[in-house]
Amino acid sequence: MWDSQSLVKLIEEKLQDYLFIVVSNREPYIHTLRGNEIVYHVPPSGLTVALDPVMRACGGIWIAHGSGNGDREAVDKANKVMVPPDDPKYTLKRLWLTPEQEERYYSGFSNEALWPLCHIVYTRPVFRELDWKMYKKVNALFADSILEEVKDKKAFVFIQDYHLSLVAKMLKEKSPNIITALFWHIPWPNPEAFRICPWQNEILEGLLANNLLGFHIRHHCNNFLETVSRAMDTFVDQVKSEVHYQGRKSLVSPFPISIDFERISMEAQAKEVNDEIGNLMKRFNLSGEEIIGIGIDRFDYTKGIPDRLRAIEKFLKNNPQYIGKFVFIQVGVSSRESIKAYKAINKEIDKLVEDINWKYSMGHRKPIICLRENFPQLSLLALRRMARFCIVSSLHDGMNLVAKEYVASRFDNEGVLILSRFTGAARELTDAVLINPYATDDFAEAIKFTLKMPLSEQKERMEKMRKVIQENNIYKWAADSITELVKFQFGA
Ligand code: GDG
Repeated sequence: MWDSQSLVKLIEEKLQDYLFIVVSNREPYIHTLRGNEIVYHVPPSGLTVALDPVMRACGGIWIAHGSGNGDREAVDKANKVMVPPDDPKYTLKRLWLTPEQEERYYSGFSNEALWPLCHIVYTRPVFRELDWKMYKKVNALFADSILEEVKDKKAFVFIQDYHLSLVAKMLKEKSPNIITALFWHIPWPNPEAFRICPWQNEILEGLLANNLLGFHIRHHCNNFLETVSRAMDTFVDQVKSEVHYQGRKSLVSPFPISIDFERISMEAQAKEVNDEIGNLMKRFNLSGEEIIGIGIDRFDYTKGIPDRLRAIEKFLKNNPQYIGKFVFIQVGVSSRESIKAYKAINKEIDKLVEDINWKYSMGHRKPIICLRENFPQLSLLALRRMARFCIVSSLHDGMNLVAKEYVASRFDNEGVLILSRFTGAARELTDAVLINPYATDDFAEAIKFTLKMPLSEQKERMEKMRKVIQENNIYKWAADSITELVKFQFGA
């Protein structure tokens, strides 16, 4: 089984004299000012949650956009700071964007065009020429920042996600020997869906400059291969899963991302978590008699939060005996609030919560508690431990780490995961109660089925899911990607 030590060993053997650089839009630690004091927090992002343990194990440099109001104060003259701040293990190098760059490259092209384009959730992508131009400019800033570090060193650059699809091509134009991989953290849709993007060929060319391209699941790899073979003059070797384009070759492989299973499982057993459970019970005015369900998500329209609320409403309508005994706690952070579609989804969620609480309260007991807060890890562990079930009802999701975190926290083998079939995680976690979030009646029935599930069956399912994640942890994801990456030789 892979762990941080075996990953370090692999890295020492394989990366040897190579510089290892990770690059992403989001940084793993954000510094903010609290009066005169600089404090830090970990952003609620699946990507950074997954990669931080890898970087802790292998050192190297992580280049990302500095987004906190204390970020500039925390770095040295070269814009670098060692992280994690409490236990420094690797270098975080920040680059700075103007508000306009952030608006057009991040909110605009990345999140109003590419995000809805790749998630099939019927939210129309918005393509603005000015956003695209700024996206190219900002990708060039990232490429320059990487080249400044690489100089003439042998380097592996591991690029993250859809914000940076053009970086590899920009790097290779200036320094053709750099070896690059890009991991695409969101789904890749079918070619019909992708080809509405006015700049699809430039994006595909940017991606095909990588030696290695990773997706969570085989289905996304196949969609990508089909997209390039229809859109461009390429040779696609289906057997080897390789694309040959302009004399270069890119390997396209699935690497299902994961979490630091052992760490979460161990942390969930700490005494502090028990104390936090007590605090939360008090805060939410719970007696211990209630049946508690949880949802932990960035408030994003892909996560299917209204759909789960509608299913809960239906469940309470059909099963009134649970009114007063059933509490669903939905927490998480607001996300991308300047975008219209996010404003709309937040409004819809608030309205549903209000309606359901109005219809199905008993005395002071409301069935839904909905809080938009960046909860600390300790509270998230406590919530997962308190919950009889966790709902992940994404309409479409690359992987979904919330599902895996819930399972990792249940060292007692109790609790049930209700999981959307349209997540990457559903391919591995087949012992979850799998649902279609669009099918409200079936979804409501699945909640009932969950609540009636005998403890012996809960334990059997949970034990199986824990084994799957324990085996396929984040260190295995990193080891598998790095093992593929180092097959490419510098200068070859
Ligand atoms: C993208 C892909 C893929 C949530 N609320 C709080 C909080 N969180 C944490 C969760 C989890 C993370 O945020 C969310 O991860 P997901 O994987 O569910 O989703 P995305 O952010 O959309 O990530 C996704 C992922 O990349 C990795 O490849 O799995 O499919 O969309 O870790 O626990 N964390 C804190 N407070 C909160 O209130 N601290």
